[in-house]
Parts: sequence; C-alpha cells; structure tokens
Amino acid sequence: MSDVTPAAANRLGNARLASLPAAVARPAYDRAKVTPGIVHLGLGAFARAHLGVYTDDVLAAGSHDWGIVGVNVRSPDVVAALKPQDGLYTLLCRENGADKLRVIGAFLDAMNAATELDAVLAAMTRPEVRVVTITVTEKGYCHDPATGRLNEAHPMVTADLADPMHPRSLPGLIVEALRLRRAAGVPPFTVLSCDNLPQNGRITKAVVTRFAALRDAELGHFIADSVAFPSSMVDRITPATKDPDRAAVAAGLGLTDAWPVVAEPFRQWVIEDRFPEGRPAWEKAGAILTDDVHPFETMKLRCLNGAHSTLAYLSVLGGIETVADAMADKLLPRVIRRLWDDDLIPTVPPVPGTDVTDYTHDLAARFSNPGIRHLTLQISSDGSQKLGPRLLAPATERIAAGKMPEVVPLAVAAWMAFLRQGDDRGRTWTVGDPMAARLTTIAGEYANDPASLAEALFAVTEIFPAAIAGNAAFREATADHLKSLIAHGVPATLSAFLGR
Ligand code: CS2
Repeated sequence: MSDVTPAAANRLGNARLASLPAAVARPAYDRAKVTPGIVHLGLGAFARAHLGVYTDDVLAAGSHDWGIVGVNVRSPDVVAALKPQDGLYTLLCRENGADKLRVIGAFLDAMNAATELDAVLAAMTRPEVRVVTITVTEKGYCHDPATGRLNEAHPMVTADLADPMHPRSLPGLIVEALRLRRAAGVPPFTVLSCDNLPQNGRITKAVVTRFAALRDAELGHFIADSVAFPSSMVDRITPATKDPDRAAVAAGLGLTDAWPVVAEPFRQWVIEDRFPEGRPAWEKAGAILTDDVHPFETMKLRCLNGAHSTLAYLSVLGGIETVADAMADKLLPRVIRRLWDDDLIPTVPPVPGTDVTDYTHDLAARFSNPGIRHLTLQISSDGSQKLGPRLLAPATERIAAGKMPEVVPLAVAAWMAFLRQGDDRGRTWTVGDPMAARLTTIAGEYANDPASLAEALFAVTEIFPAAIAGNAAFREATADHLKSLIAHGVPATLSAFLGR
C-alpha cells in the first residue's frame, strides 16, 4: 500500500466523524458506549465489508455490547492503517457508476497477533467476548483440503504444538484462548467461521479439536464437548483495495482513509443459529439465522465461487484482467452458463426461498458490475484449496450419478495451464498458492507435455480425490483441453468446446 500514516490532521478518526460531508453515512450510535463482544480473526477487506457492516447495523439498532476487536494473524499493515483511525474505515459501495460512502464504526480496536499476542489473548479471554469470528481464507485453517482434517505436518501446526502458549496458527490461537478461559472459569466463546469452506463450522471444529487433542487429550475432549462451531455462508464481492479507490474515498470524505474497502451492493449471510453464550441480533441487519446452512452454502460455493475460479483461470490465460471484462467477452459467459446448467445446478439441494437458476442469473449480473474491478489474478490464488469445494466436489457427485461433467474438466485444465506461469505468446503471471512451489515445479517439468503434466497433477492427492483422479474419462477430457489451451490458446479452445 502506498501510505499508511498520512498526516494525522487530515485523517479519518473519531474526532472527524461529526464534520463528514452529509452524503457520507456514518455510525448512527455513540461509539463511546460500545463495548467489545466479538473478537474477529483476519482483518482483510472481506470481513470489513461484510461482518463489519452487519455488526454496524446491529449497533445502530441499539445493542451496544457487540463491538468488534479486530485481530490480524499475518500482515501488520491493516492494523497500522486502522489504529490511527480509531478503528474507523470507509466502505465504498459501487454499482453503475454510483459510489456510496459509509464509515463503519463496529471495529473498536485493531491488533496484530504476531506482535501483541498477550493483548490478543487477553481480549479473547474477556467474559463479555462471547463470539470469535474468523476470515483467514481457506489456507488459514491448516487443513488438508481433500479430507477437511488438520494437516498435522503443517509447519505452523508443528511449531505451535512445540510452543503452544505462543501460537501463530489459527487452531493454535483458538485453543490457547479457550484454555485460558477455562482456567479462569469463563465459559467458552462460540467460534464462527466466515470463510468459503464447505461446512466451515465442521472443518473449524475438526482442526481446533484435533490440535487441542494433540496438545492435551483432556483439553481436546473439553473443547469437543463444550464449544459451539456453527457454520455460515458469507457473500459479498470485495476486490482488493487499490490506490484509485483510496483517492475516490479521500475526495468523498475530504479526509484520508489509509485502508478503505470496496464492495458491491449485494450482501448475504446465512448463519447456523447455535450460540450458547448469545450473539448479536444479526437478523436485524438482514442475516438469515437457520438450523441448516448446507443448501445455501452449497449453492454459493459452487455457483458463485466455482464460476469465479473457472473465469479466473481462463481469464488469466486469455489475458483478461477483471471479472467484469470476462463477462463482456463473447465466449466466456456462454462457458459459465454451461458450467451452471450442466455441472453445478443439478448438484445443489433445494434452497429455501431461492430458485437456483434465478440465483445464477443474478450472479451473472453481479459479475458484470463494471464498478467492481475484481482482478482475475486475485481470484486465481490458492487454487489448491479452492478447486475441491468449488468444482471437484460437484464433479464427483455428477460422476457418482452417472453423468460426466462437461465444463469442470475444462476449468481444471485451465488451472493446470495457469500453473505454467506463462504462455507461448510471451505473457507471464505468478501463481499464489500455499502449494505453489510444488505445483509450479511439476508444471515446469512437463511444460510442453500436456498429457504428462495432467497425469502428474492428478497424482497430487491433497487436491484430487480418488473419484476424480481415478476416472479415466475425466482425466482424458482434462488432458485434451489442456493440450488445446497450450497449443491454440483460450478463444480457439472455447470456440471448439462451445461448437461441439
Ligand atoms: C472469490 C471470493 O477470491 C475468490 O476466490 O471467489 O472471494 C468471492 O468474491 C466471495 O466469496 C464472494 O462472496
């Protein structure tokens, strides 16, 4: 980022709220009266555009005891940006050229777990903190994506098991905080994952309880028996903030905000209602509280995120920079329509109050929002974690139902070609992925031998379940698409695919 410490005189903060221009929405409550009830782990743009906004609405509705303490687990940059701003930041909501600015007040403080661990653990141990929310992206869970279990060989997990009172990993941090609460006689908090993982509460429970059991069997039982891990489905398209966004916000506020967030108007949150120690009335902000998140989450992870990943790999390969540009392409929207109709929608269970086909038409409109510059390279990151829940799980179900998926092999082939980090026309890009070193080494070794490249990647069991890797027709279709993508490029491959 360009500048996290602009002159304080001209910086967003409590003292400036009253003098913001009238068009800028701001906290409709007295921040001084708000006390922390939530600790949030993972202060990225998504949580600030989603959890922060829902909770801001709840605070405005009069519940003052649900302020959020934001904790970043890895990068110190957001904390450095928010601290001088009293935790305030701006949401820049964009659609059809109309920008709306809203200053969010729900985050009371920002901390960095790496440098302020004692303060973070103290916050997580306060009795009035009854919910810990999480957005650390898929890879933050230290799990094996193919099984959903803790990856016990993960370097952060082994490091935290060796020194459990100084945790760096998500499971290590939660377990240490729960241990401290128990020792102090404070009931456990509820742990609410807000990441794009299938049954995210179940995966969180699996990694946390396994970590605890490896640390101390008794603590493992205690956590398994007494901590609630509800699941939730979260949705709001939130591209990474860029300097032109900062400039637009500064112009609208008449003040500097070091790290505003940009988002589309749409937002959705479906939460499993299991909070033994209480929760904010997020339903007052439009969240759906339910017994069963599964149908909503399956619809969203597959139809939204699966289409995103497919668009991302084909677009990076084809030199298309944003999702909106991809939706303006002649061929890509037709491929995505086929992906939805043939491979994904048939795998989504009935969703209360929702027609899944209508949902995908709405997605096409959301993806086309020209105000949102959502970079395809951003979405391409962490494919090793994303392919399974988004595309391979529905493909596995189609195969089990006797139907060969048509578009998923093309998406997988695009991911494989993407791992080559460049094309024969001289363009290059970088693969961001916790498994990047291993995957790009394989891709380098077989860069000009698509059949062997596909075989070598299908053998990566952390990514490909046996039902996919062991299916000759799926493997063959993928290898054919890969060969075509490498030899003829994206448009020719898509034309041939759509024409057949
Ligand atoms: C995207 C998601 O980067 C990605 O992988 O698919 O961040 C997506 O924008 C959100 O899940 C939308 O809710």
